[in-house]
Amino acid sequence: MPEAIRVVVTGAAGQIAYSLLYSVAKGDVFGKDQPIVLVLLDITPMMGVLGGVVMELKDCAFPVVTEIVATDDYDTAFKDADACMLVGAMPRKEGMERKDLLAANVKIFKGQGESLNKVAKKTVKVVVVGNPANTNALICSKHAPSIPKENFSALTRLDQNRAKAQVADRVGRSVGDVSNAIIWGNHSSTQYPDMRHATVKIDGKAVPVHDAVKDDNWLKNEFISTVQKRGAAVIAARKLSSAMSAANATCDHMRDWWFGTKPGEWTSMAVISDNNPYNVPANLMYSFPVEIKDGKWSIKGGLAIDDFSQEKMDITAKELEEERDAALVVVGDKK
Ligand code: NAX
Repeated sequence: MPEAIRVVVTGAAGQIAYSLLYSVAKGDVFGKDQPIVLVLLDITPMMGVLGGVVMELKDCAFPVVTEIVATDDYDTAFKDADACMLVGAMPRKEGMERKDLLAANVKIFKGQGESLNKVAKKTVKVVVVGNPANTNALICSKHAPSIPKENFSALTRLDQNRAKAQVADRVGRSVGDVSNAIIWGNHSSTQYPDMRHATVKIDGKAVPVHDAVKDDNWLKNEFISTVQKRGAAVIAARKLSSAMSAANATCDHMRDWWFGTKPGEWTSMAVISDNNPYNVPANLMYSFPVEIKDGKWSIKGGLAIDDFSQEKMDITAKELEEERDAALVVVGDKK
C-alpha cells in the first residue's frame, strides 16, 4: 500500500461537504488503493455538528481512511497537506451586498493562504469551491507565495457538467457522449459556457455539438443563460443550494488533476491567467480548458475564438478584475 496522503476538506460540517466527504472517503477521488488521512476543518461553533459527521464517517468503515482529524485550527488542518478542497465560506445573509460577501470571504482565504504557506507541502493541490471561488483562490495563492501559483485553482467543473447535461438532453444522447465543453472566466453569472469546440458521439462518431444541435440561436442564448442561472434554479426548486452536484464536480476536478485528462480531451478549471494563450489579462483565476498530465495542468491552446466568444470572454474577465481589485483593497494589498 502507498503512504497515506493528507486530504483537507474545509466547511466540513456544511451541506456540500456532507456529500463530498462520502466520495473522497470511499476512494472515488484518489483511488481505492490510496490510504487517506481525512482532515476536516470548520469554525468553532460547528465543532459539535462536525463531531456528528466524524461519527458517520467512522460508521461507514471505509477501508482507505486511516485517520480522521476534526479541527477548527488552520495550522493543524493544513499541516503537511497533499490536497485541499476549500469549501468552507461565509454564506450570503439577508441584506448582504455582494461586496460585503466578498470582503468576509477574502479575509478567510487570506488566513488560509497564510497557513498553507507555513505548514502545507509545497506540492499541495488546492481547489477553492467557496464563493466567490475564483477570487478567493487568487487571494489564497497570493498569501501562500512559497507554493507555486499553479497549485491553486477554483471550481468551474459544476458549470461544465451542467453545460454537458443541457446539450445531452437537447440532442437525446447520454451525457457521457458529450466531450470538450468549456467554461471560460468566473464561476458567476458572467461565465461563458462554450460548446463551439465540443463534440457529441453519435453512432460511434464525434460530431460537433453545433451540427448535432442544429440550432445556433439556442446555443447562443437559452443554453448559455440556463447554465449561467442553474444554481439559482436549483435553489428555487430545492430551497437549498446545489450540494450533491457541487460535491460531485469537486471530486471530478480533483480526480482529473490527480490522475490526468484523457488523450484528446480537456476540462475546465479556473487557474492563474499569467502567460495564457488567449490574451486574457494576467493575475486572475480565470476558467480555461486545460489538459492535465503527471499532476500538472496546461491550458489547451489553439482554439479559434470568434467575435461572439471574445466579447463574452472579455465581460467575465472584466468582472474578475473588478472582484480582484476590490479583494486586494480588503486584504490591504492595494489602496
Ligand atoms: P454551508 O453553509 O452548508 O457550509 C459551509 C460551511 O463552511 C459551514 O459549515 C461553515 O461553518 C463553514 N465555514 C465558514 N467559514 C469557515 C472557515 N473560515 N473555515 C472553515 N469552514 C468555514 O454551504 P455549502 O452549501 O456547503 O456551500 C459552501 C460554499 O460553496 C458556498 O460559498 C457556496 O456559495 C459555494 N458553492 C460553490 C460552487 C462552485 O461551483 N464553485 C457551487 C456550489 C456552491 O454554491
